[in-house]
Amino acid sequence: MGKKWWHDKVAYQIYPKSFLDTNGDGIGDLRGIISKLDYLKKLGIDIIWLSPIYKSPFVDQGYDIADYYAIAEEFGTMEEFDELLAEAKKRDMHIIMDLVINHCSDKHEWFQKALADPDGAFADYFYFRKGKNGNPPSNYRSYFGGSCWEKVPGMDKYYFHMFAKEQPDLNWENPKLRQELYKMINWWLEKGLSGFRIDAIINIKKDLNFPDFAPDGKDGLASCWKMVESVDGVGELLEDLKKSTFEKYDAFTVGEVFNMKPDELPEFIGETGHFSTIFDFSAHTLTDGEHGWYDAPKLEFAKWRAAIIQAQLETQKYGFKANIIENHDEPRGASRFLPSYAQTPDGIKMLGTISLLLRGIPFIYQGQEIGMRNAKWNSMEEFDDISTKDQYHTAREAGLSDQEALEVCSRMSRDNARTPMQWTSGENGGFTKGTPWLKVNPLFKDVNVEAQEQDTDSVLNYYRKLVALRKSDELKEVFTYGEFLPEYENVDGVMAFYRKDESKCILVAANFGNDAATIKLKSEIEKVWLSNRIDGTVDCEKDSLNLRSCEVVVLELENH
Ligand code: TEU
Ligand code: CA
Repeated sequence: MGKKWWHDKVAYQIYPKSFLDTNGDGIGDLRGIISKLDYLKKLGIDIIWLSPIYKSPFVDQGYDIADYYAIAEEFGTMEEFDELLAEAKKRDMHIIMDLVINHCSDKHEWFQKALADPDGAFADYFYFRKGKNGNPPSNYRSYFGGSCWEKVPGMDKYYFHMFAKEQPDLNWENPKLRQELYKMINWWLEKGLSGFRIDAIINIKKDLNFPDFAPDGKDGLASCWKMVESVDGVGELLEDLKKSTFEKYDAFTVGEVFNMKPDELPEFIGETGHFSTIFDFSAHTLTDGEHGWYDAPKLEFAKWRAAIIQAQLETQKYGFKANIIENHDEPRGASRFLPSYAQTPDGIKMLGTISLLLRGIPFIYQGQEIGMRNAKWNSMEEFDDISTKDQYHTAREAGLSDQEALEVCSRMSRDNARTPMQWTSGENGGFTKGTPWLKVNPLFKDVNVEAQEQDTDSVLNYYRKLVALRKSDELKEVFTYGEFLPEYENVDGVMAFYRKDESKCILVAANFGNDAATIKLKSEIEKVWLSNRIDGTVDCEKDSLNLRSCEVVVLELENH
């Protein structure tokens, strides 16, 4: 496998709106990000992914872009963005941006022009279709609820949107549209951007017949995902995109791709794949409900372990996945993947160790490094997220009580990840001197950066050690390119694997169970690299390693 500049990097996702506000308007900004670059450097971060910072009406928090060439006023100016790029470069860090090109905002001038003349040239940048017997052209449900088709006032024409109606889908079959997008992407890369996280990209290929599917919900509609799953040819579009843009700049690209079939992996992330990498969502999709959040199955440890192991084994044959615990669309990992007895600093360190030492490119989501958890939500009014509101509605329609639906949203809401970053124990967790746009998680008094800086044993200081270990001269090679080999899969509650190459054999072992567990080591311990015990020791007698509940160890073993 040829080496690439990004193979051994550690990435961090910033959700700008919630990171740090410096002018008191309650909204995080570019100045805030610039002022925390040293904090990120100290954590060992090489690549920073910024969720969208483009001009937007923020119907879907910036994932509805009104101008791809402008910075949202709420966040700052293009000069500040250039400063951020330069300051990151000084620190040998890379910036990647979110690339949202399946759709744009209905306020984008292309769409405004299309609406003004639904038979004109700009209409062909989107999907405008005639209705079918007074109904929308097909029976698809959008990801945020309701039909995928929105009627153009005063005509028997509809436009297509897979997300909110304010996010019309772009017509990728139109070469002119593609050229416009490529021009824009290259413009950013010319500026010095190192790459992109590419939003919802698997949705760009449509079945132009828009066939109906069997309804799958109380609303009588069928998920538009069915069309995405059944249509072929996205690969050609993705190749054209790559060849016209990323490839020329050796850019790092991470695709947001769901439900990848294993036999498609080489096409997507092989040496000449469409993307550098794609996210591994295999643990996250385990709790996808059939009809939404309300019927989400409970997470089972054994299934979680099996899903990650399977993804690792499949992926290493072809390339790398980007490993995450959480992101801005998911509840906090500490609340989701850890049983309640493990939602402690030790449990959080254990989960982080597994995620960061898997084979792949680790992404840390803001606040994960201090162990931020889901917030307690007292009423639906406290939420902002468009998807959460839809899911509440769906749950109520399915017969859940108001209280039950609120609980569902509290557990699964995207806003759990979007509450402001907790910097201090002071007012608003140090996020803003004004009124935060979304409430601060009341846990901030206990969980914040300032307090954790003082405590050598904090989650933050542990994360620093963990990232440093992954990138250390001694272990960088094995953690980057070493094989992943699962072990002790038959031991209840234990998640363990080797990272192995010719010269090193590292065992990472964690006990997620509530009881102690014992495993038999296959060879002698050469060195204890890391443990989440305060004194950094391990409890090992001969070849029997005892793991307390929530203990994790990273051991170098004699090669076997
Ligand atoms: O998400 C795409 C996506 O399909 C899901 O993550 C979806 O948004 C979620 O399950 C709904 O609850 C991307 C972005 O990450 C997300 O923030 C945007 O809302 C979405 O695209 C539209 O741009
Ligand atoms: Ca601000």
